[in-house]
Amino acid sequence: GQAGQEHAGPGEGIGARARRKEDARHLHGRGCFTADIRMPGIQEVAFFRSPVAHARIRAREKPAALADSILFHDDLAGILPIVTRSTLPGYKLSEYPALAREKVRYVGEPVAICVAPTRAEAEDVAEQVSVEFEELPPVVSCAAGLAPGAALLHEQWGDNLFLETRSDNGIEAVAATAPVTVELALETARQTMHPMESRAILAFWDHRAGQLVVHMATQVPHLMRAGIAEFLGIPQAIVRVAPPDVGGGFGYKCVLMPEELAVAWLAWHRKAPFRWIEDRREHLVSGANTRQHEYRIRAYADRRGRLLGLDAEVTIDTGAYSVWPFTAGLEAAQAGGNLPGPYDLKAYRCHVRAVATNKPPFCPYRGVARPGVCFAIESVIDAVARAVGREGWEVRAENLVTAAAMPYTNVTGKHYDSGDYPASLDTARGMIGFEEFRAGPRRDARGRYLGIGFATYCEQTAHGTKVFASWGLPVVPGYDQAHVKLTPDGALEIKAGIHSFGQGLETTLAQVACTMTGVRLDDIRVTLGDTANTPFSTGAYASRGIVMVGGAVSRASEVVAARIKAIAAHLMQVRPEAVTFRDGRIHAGAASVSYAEVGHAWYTRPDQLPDGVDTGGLEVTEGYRPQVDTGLFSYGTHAARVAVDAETGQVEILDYCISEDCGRMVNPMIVEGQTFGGAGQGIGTALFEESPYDANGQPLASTLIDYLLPGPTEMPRFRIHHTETLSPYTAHGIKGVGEGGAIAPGAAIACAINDALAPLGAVLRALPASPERVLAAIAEAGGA
Ligand code: MCN
Ligand code: SMO
Repeated sequence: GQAGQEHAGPGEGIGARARRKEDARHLHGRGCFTADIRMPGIQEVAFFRSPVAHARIRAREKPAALADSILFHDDLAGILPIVTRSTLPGYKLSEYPALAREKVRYVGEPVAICVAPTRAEAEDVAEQVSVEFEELPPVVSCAAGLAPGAALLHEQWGDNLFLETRSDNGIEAVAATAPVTVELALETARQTMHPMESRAILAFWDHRAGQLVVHMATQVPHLMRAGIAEFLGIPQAIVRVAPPDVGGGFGYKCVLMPEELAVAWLAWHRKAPFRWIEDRREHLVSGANTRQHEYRIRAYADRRGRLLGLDAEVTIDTGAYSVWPFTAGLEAAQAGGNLPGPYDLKAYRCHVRAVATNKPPFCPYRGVARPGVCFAIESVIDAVARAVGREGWEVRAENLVTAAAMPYTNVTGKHYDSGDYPASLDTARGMIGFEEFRAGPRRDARGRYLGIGFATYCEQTAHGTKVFASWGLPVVPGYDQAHVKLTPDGALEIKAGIHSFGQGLETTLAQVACTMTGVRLDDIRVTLGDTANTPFSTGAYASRGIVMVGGAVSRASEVVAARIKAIAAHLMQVRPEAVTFRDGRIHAGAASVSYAEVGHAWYTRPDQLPDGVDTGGLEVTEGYRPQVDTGLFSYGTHAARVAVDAETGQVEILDYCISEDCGRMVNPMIVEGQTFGGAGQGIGTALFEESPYDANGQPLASTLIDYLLPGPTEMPRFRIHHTETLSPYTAHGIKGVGEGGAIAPGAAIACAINDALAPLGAVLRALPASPERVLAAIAEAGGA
């Protein structure tokens, strides 16, 4: 690794199950979220939203008395549409206006922004808006969007494709000779994301600082600053993004959406505070969407089940616009690039399309494309296993990239840095009790069918600057920085522009600094996110936080530690090499000094320090990039044991085991929380969550009665096993973990259901595995 000398804190540094610093305020209800902020004169915002999926706007009207309380697109002087650039070949730009301009393209698209002293009054104001729509045929599926003569969302494109890519390295030769061929058509449902706190923004003009201050629920404050400035047409210097507590993000809060831009415009032009808090219904019908994929796959194998080639067509129902800054091409590009998964595959042909439809746009969501991809490839593996008459796990083992092959560059050019994928499968197989299960009955006392399924995945975490550069996203650099300071009284302050919104960075960044400086965790303060007093950051997404910012904190702490040692050595009259950190003090032989004495010496009596000791002070900003800048691959295997009721289609998870490896764990308790939380969301994807649309493009899941989120009673008791294969490329060998848990559950549970239903010959084609879909699969196979 790249880290300097480590000084493990007293059970508090890297590797410790330290209690989370952020939990005290949250458990006592003392967090401060955007909705909690009090300020005189706040105007609350509600939106008038399109009631139709696709229409030209013929006329807009508002009562004269409400002229200042209702604003349409043309009232927002100087505002620019959100345009998300990328140099991906063939990618098409969409213009996503803050308020609809000539057309609306999904139900729920904002058409007017309405203000009043309270939200309830703002909603009443919104009732006074009247808009005349000339309806156009809605495009409600990929097939409809691709059909000749389809209505066009963005007329100037000539078709409905955000992005189409093709790659092929010799599939035809394999297809001609492969002894075994399997074909699958699979799909995953559209989902919404449901962080506990929805989107939120409070913007105002700070007359003293001369800045537009934006308190918003975001994962990427420094990127939001760039976006808001760009689309308001003002310099970044007069925009300050200062996120307060953020109640979950999951990707949903790493994009700039029209509502936020419109609220920022109001505050900028009226020099007054405006706030919008997305309510649950808005989230369900007009927030960004995710996960809806279609796959047509032909896989070629030999008679042992060794994969010879994969021929895939992937189509993503991407919604109406590109969200900023990741584009509508992200999901499709990620799906095509990640489909081979952890398997050693030589021949791969892939045709990927991101289709524009009259639905809310796609945004990244925990796992980005990989939950669908994992479901697809694991379904392929089991289909091959059935075709060659072997167990699914045997065919997995036959095809997984081995530890000996690491580092391994796969068929889509991804560089798998380290790990033992087959061992993770073995571990999960042991944990779930596969052999005992196979020796036992196939049905339980209630006649339910029993099955076990596995899903092995690998996850590119913390992709670095080269990956973002290759996507040609102009505002996403991919590196990170941190500022570390020893205070005059001997505490440590960390400032970083990344934000934490549940994932625990306030604690884990402090643990890294504790390891490097020996300062106790309780004496470390972490300030995150505020663009006014943190160094530039790419932000927290793509499971990059601890690798990138942990790396930056490690480096800055290392420099500060060396200076602490130099000063302490002088105070104790020893050589710096003799100095060590232990138990929250600084030692040399029998002598010791406190951090406060060192701080005091530097800040208040520098005259007493000899030349050469005062090398730059006790405040340091460092940037960080891993040695290999294309991401670190965490991986794991999920194993699920299920019971399927063939009469009702009901699925029960009986046992769920996870074997995972994210390199060196900074805090194993947080890694477990991350993995279980992600797996919980994955169980939503596997069994419950879907946001369907009718033929008119109307969303059918507009309340949490229609949209089923898993709760505590749906959660199995997860069992987990950790392996720590250090990444050769990062400080301390750390890899990311934030998304991994969410990737495999859909696949593992689907494979378990298929195993259970094998006696009936039924195979699940779609997620979630709702009772309807399970019964359909059974019926398709000829019934129970
Ligand atoms: N961690 C660790 N040891 C490792 C890897 C990670 O202790 N080897 C810890 C980290 O220190 C951090 C947490 O696990 O506290 C997640 O770290 P990382 O994988 O670097 O992810 P990020 O900080 O970049 O967070 C974003 C990531 C993503 S992309 C999604 S989506 C997601 C996730 O984190 N959203 C979350 N986890 C979430 N957890 C909560 N509670 N809420 C969200 O919105
Ligand atoms: S979807 Mo996570 O914010 O990369």
